[in-house]
Amino acid sequence: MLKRLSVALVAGALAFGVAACGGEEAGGGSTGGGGDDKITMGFAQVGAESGWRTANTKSIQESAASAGIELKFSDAQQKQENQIKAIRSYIAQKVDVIAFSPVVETGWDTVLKEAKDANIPVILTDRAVDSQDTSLYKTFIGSDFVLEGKKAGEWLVKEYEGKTEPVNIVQLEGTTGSAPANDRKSGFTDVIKADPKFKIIASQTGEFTRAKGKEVMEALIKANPDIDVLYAHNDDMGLGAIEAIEAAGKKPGTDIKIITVDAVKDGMTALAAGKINFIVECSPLLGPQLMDLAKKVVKGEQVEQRVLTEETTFTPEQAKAALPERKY
Ligand code: GZL
Repeated sequence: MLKRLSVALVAGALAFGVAACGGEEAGGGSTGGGGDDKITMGFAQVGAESGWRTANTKSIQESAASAGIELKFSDAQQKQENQIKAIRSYIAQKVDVIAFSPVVETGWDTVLKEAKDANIPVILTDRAVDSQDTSLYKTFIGSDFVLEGKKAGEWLVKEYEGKTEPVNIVQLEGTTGSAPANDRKSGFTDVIKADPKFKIIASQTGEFTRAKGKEVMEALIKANPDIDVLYAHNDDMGLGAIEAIEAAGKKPGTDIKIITVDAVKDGMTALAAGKINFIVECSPLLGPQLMDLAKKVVKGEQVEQRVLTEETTFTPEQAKAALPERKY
């Protein structure tokens, strides 16, 4: 009897020991590669396409360091296949948590299922995915891009209140298929469609970069001599477009009114100088909240499915006041 009891006690202790150490089958994440107590995060970044992205990367890297989280970081040069490769490598390295900003909305279910099967929690940052199965990621922290588009449209409606002349708009879209491009476009269109004077006469991707924004705007100016407004899905494309507008002998902010999104330092400087008329802020400083969420999901704590970032809008006057304190 005593022997049977002691065997049972030893077996029980062994089982408890495995669970308490967070062994993989216990759902407590993996060995992480950073030792038992230090969390290891694998982060698959979109690229380095814009001032916003640079600030976002800096926020993530600095926040990981201050949170004591070991960060494995990759730059996908805006290619989805590179992000998928990076996520697979983090799974193979048995990190404790994976975070990434999906360059486009579609095509993630397979690799997210691989992470789930490996018992590694995933956090979406910045951009969303279109997966119907929300169990594939623990939470999504980022902006409401539809609202950002609506704010851009509302400024334009106010700017042209009482006018009846047609308002010819060209739109520089972000990366094709990305959540910010899709949503900033739909939010903007939803607001301006109420008034037929607003006409989007051309809309093309500038891939969120300054160089492409300039190249596309040069072509748009040649094809459309009477552009009244440019709506660019980020500051960098707007800044590239300003170079094209000036090269065409027109005054940005006056001959062609410009609305952009992000509010990075270079955009705010152009806004303060009157070359841009209105900027909708999109905060890249997601690092601190991401690290807090990572610690919670690794511990198996419940977190909100959606964490929204706070942001505002800027006029030239507001930009002048905000610039001295601007962190990015
Ligand atoms: C938005 C982010 C976008 C920025 C661009 O959250 O995904 O990508 O608006 C960046 O500047 O390239």
